[in-house]
Amino acid sequence: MKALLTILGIVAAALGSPALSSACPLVSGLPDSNCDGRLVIAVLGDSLVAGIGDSIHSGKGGYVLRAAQRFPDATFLNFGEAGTTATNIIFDVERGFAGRGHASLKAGLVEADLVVLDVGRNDQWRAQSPLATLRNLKRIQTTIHNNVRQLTGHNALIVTAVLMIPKRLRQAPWIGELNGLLRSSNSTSAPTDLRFDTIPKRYLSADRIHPTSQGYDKLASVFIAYMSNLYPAHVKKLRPDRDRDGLYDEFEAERFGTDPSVTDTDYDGVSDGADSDPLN
Ligand SMILES: [Ca+2]
Ligand SMILES: [Ca+2]
Ligand SMILES: [Ca+2]
Repeated sequence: MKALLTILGIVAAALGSPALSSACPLVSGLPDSNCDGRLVIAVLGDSLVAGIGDSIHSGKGGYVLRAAQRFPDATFLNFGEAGTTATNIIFDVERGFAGRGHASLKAGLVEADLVVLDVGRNDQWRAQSPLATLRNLKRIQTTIHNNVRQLTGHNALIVTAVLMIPKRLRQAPWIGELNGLLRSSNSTSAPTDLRFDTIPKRYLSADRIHPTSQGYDKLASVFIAYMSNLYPAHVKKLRPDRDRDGLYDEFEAERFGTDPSVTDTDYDGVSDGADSDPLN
């Protein structure tokens, strides 16, 4: 009977019956980590996120714009703000989740499949230690994790960038130290493997901290390679799909009512991820 139903399911699929309603789909070839049918990437940071110095795009856009052009079906939210620090972002994120302004930031963090943090270089001006900045970056992550889990029931995916190194005398070694701390804190649940520190200094503009437009092309190529290779690898680890039906374990029982260990919960021959009505 099951074999017959399987054949019927294959025939139904071939005839183009309504299906694929519930699988966590690929969007522009990239995994939809929160399984809502959209791919949203929220990038939080300072002027290098905003794209200051990107002269061919009127001084804004930067690597986030270039990634949006490369993955047209995905939504890239640019929360870059010139001069901001890790401390400022803690406050922005906390206020956003508390409903005190920053509503678009809150909305973006809640729907994001991936949150990118690229901030810390301005913290040096506050005469604080790189270790204090690392702690503040962790606090941003904890705040996002706690609130997103409370509001959606699932864990956010957050990557913290290792920063592009400026050519400024005091700032460069300070950022070098922060980058060392970031690199050694890399883990599966809190990756720091977006490596903007690999961009050569010759791509900096005359102000010695912002990239030129060619520099932003380089940042974009690092970011696009990240999205294409490491982001899917993280999703694979952090969103296991034991029965390989296209629905991640953590969404099966809770959101779809399906069994995360059974490919075809209602035994109708159509796998849960392709079944328009996976329970009947
Ligand atoms: Ca999504
Ligand atoms: Ca599954
Ligand atoms: Ca089924």
